[in-house]
Amino acid sequence: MFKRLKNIFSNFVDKISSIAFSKDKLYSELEELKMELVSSDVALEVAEDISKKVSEAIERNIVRDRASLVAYLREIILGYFKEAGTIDFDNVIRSKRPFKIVFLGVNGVGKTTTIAKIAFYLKEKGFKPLMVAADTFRAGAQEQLKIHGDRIGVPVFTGRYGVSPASIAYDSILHAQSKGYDVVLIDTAGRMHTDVDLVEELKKIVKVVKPDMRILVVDALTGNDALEQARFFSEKIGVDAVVIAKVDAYEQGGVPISIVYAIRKPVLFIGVGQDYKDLKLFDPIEYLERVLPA
Ligand SMILES: Nc1nc2c(ncn2[C@@H]2O[C@H](COP(=O)(O)OP(=O)(O)OP(=O)(O)O)[C@@H](O)[C@H]2O)c(=O)[nH]1
Ligand SMILES: [Mg+2]
Repeated sequence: MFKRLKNIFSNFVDKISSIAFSKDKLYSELEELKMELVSSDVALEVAEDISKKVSEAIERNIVRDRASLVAYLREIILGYFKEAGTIDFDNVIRSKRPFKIVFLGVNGVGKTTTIAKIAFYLKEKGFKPLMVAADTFRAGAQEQLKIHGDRIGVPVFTGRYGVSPASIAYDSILHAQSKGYDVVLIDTAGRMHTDVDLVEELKKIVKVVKPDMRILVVDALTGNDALEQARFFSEKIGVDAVVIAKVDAYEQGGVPISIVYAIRKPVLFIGVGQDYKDLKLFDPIEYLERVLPA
């Protein structure tokens, strides 16, 4: 997980230390750092921001040794996460009943799996979740959610194929209210994010459901595409939190920083495998421990 990013920061810190924080050679080292970061899924504007801040700190002698450089890098990156805010998920869920969550994301990123994982997480905590298959677009989508539901023992609300996803979503809320569910997790169809119909459909769902949270799911392995998707959904629909799936196989490391910087919203969970238990609350401190040298 995130190994490559750690190597990049470690190499940079080693090099700057080995040139004894010399200001003459700083420029070329920072240029190289920027290029390396960008090749590891750190958005260019973020790489430039980090490089500029480090450069200023060294120029002004605020950063003069290895330990202060690492601490300063930590402060910069933590700043991005702080600006995006945090969500105390369990407590937020308790604030309303039923708490309605709509999941967004392009096809294949891991939306349906993530919903099942979150339903499992909630069930373990004693909540009563309902999963909703508002994907009437892809054949098999509803069955797929039902299989998950059977395995984890969480009910799934479905509608007939061909019925509008917005009406299924609306009916599911009435159902959840009458049956006393705590949380409603609504799965939506994933298509190319450039698909105009999909965007219109999502807007309709959001309009009728009035979700308490809109969660975007992205696939870490898609790197810069994940960032583009975050920008897109944030602009067109609105995003309150992000789940990054497939982090277990992800070495580049830059996706969490880039997304948080671009849309100023927190990463709520990361997916770390294909099992229902393979979901972890995202902790920026733990992330920093993984990507920065000691
Ligand atoms: N290794 C790994 N695989 C994952 C993770 N999350 C999802 N997957 C896998 O990714 C594949 C696609 O997952 P789905 O949940 O069907 O994706 P989706 O976004 O719902 O796809 P569509 O409904 O077709 O849009 C499946 O094979 C999942 O097992 C994860 O965190 N780690
Ligand atoms: Mg799906």
